[in-house]
Amino acid sequence: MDLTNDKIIQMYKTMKRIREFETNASTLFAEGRIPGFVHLYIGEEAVATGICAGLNDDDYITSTHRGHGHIVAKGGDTKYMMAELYGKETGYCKGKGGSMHIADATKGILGANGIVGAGHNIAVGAGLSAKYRKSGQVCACFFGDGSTNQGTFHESLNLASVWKLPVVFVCENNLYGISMHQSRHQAIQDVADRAVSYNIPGVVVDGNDIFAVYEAAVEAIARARNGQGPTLIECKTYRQKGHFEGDPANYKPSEEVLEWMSKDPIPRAVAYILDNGILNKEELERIDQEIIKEIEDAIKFAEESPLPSLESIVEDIYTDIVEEVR
Ligand SMILES: Cc1ncc(C[n+]2csc(CCOP(=O)(O)OP(=O)(O)O)c2C)c(N)n1
Ligand SMILES: [Mg+2]
Repeated sequence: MDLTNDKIIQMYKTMKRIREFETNASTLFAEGRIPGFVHLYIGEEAVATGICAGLNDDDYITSTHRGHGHIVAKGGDTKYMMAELYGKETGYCKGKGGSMHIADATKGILGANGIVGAGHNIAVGAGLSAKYRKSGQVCACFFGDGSTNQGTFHESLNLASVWKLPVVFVCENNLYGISMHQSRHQAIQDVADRAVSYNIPGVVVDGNDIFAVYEAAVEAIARARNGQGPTLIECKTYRQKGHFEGDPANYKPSEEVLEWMSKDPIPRAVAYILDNGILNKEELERIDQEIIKEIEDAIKFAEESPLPSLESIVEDIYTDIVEEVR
C-alpha cells in the first residue's frame, strides 16, 4: 500500500477533525444553539477519510443527510460549516441550508442532501460530465444501506456501468436506516452483492479500518480514472449515536453498541500510529490540541456571525447565469 507517514498523519487529522466537529455539534445542538436537524457520523469517520484520501482536489463527491464527515474529508472549511449549522450569514449556504445542505463546488463537494438516494444520480451526472469533457475527474458517491433500496441506487449503478462512468459508489453500511435494522429492510447481508446485477466489482471492506478503506478506494479510483467504469465498495461500519440528535436509539441492543464501540476507527488508528513509531504520544497530543483549537475558533466564528437579513430570503432562488463548475 502506497502510504507515507505524512499521509497517515493527514488521515488521522481528518478523522479527529470530523470527531471534534461533531462532538461539539452534539453539545451545541443539545444547548439549543444549533437549529434544525443534526445527523452525526461519529463512528463512521474512517469511511469518508479513507475514500477522500485517494481522491484528487478536483475530483467530486456527493453526500447524504449525514454529510459532515464527507465534507471535512474533501477539504471543507470547518468555520463555514459550523456557521452553516448555526444558520448564520457566513455559512456555506449563507445560513439557508443548514447541516443537510452544505456544498462547496470549488472543492468538488456537490452537496449534502436531505433526500435519501438523491446523491446517486448526481454522481452519475458528475461522472458523465467528466467523461464527456475528458477531464480525468472521478466522483465518489457516499450513501447509506437504507438508500440501496431506492430506485435511484439501481438506476444509477446500471447507467454508470453501461456508460463506464468514473464513479465510485461507497455504501456506508451502518446496519440501520433510522431505527430499522438492515435485516428487516433487505434480504441480503452484503450490499456489495448487488454489484453482480450491473457487472461491476462489488467489494466488502471493514469500514472502521482506515487502511482497508483507503486500499479499496485507491483501486476503485484508478479503475474509474482509466475508463474501466464504476465499483461498488461496501464499508461495514456503525453509527455510534442515534439517527439524529435527540433520538435515544433504544432500538439498538447494548451488546451491539459495545461491540462496535470497541471497533472505533480512531483508537485503532492511534494504536497503529504509536505501535509503528509514526508519532509519539506528545506529538499526537499536540495534533489533537491544534484540532480542538480549530473547532473552538469555528464555534467562535459561528457565534459572532450575523443571522441572514430578512430580505435575503428571496435571494439565490432563481438564476439566469449558469456558472461553469470546473
Ligand atoms: C426519499 C426519502 N425517503 C425517506 C426519507 C427519510 N429518511 C431520512 S434518513 C432515512 C434513513 C436512511 O438510512 P441510510 O440510507 O442507511 O443512511 P444512514 O442514516 O444510516 O446514514 C430515511 C428513511 C428521506 N429523507 N428521503
Ligand atoms: Mg444506514
